[in-house]
Amino acid sequence: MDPAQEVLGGNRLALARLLTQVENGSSQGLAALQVLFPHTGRAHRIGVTGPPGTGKSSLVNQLALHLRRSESPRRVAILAVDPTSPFTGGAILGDRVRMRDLSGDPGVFIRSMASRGSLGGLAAATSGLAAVLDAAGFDVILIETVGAGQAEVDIARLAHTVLVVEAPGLGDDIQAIKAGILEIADILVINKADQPGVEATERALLGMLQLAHPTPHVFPGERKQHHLPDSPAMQAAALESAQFNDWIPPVQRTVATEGGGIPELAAHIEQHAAHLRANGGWERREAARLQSELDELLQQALIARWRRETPEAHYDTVLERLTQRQLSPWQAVKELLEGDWL
Ligand SMILES: Nc1nc2c(ncn2[C@@H]2O[C@H](COP(=O)(O)OP(=O)(O)OP(=O)(O)O)[C@@H](O)[C@H]2O)c(=O)[nH]1
Ligand SMILES: [Mg+2]
Repeated sequence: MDPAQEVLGGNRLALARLLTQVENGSSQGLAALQVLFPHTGRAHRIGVTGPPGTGKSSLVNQLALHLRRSESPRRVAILAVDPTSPFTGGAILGDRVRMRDLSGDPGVFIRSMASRGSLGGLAAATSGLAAVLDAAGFDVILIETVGAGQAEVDIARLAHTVLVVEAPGLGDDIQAIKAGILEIADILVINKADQPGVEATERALLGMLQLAHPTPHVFPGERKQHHLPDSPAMQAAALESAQFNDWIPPVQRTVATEGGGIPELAAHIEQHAAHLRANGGWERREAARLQSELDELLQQALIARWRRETPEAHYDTVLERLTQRQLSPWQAVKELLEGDWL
């Protein structure tokens, strides 16, 4: 049977196999992606990123458990992207926790990706895997990445909702939080809230938020302002008002090892999805993601085509003239693209 059809039919073995093919950029994988693409666009993609060891894997595990145990259990896929250090203690520990709590549940699928793939770039490879999981019918895709570099920012752009996970001791120092990573946060999580220094971390994060969102409604320390109220009626009202305001990232404390703060975090995630859906943000994020995927693929395809058509010797000659300062880099590009060597 066709691998794509098997995946659509819910065959887990076929899904695992196809994910490997897509990760490797094989032609079978790409062929299946064409078939699956029309079936994508339903899943809520949630990016979870932050510095090493802050508890991202533990948190993802707890969120998955929470979503499975809710009144209407959602099918959850977990995609752990760890290109730099597949052997960190944290990753292994986190994975062990997952194995114990989530294994055997057919509504959960866990996959880690340790290679860069050959679809061209980590973000492209991750996006391919997420598309397969989306088509396979998972309602929620949790994508974990470690670090605070460009790769994490790119991967976060694949998500509808981005959680940035900090921990006490890391976040007190404003320098430790890369501005770029804070900019992409839809929800800020202070995990390990059982550890000392949580107040300082929270103050630092709220201070940074205040700088980023200078509205009269949010003051550092006034956390209640952006917590979901207890009564359903007030929640509805808060949701209503959020639709007319910009989203201000809530700051949520969690203790992932014990499940503390997880229901509240899940509520923030729901609220963010509702906010996006209400104000057209969902479609905008989808469109922006597809455009950046298109641009990236186009760039790679153009370079690949150009390399096929350009004799290597010509490239070497131009490079040599560049290093000898006979050509500037701009002239070299012009020469390579418009030269009369064809
Ligand atoms: N005290 C405490 N420890 C925690 C908490 N959450 C996670 N940990 C521990 O912190 C360590 C790292 O947890 P992970 O979930 O693997 O962290 P991670 O961010 O996924 O790590 P990397 O993927 O390596 O960046 C493990 O020993 C966890 O048991 C927490 O809320 N409180
Ligand atoms: Mg991890």
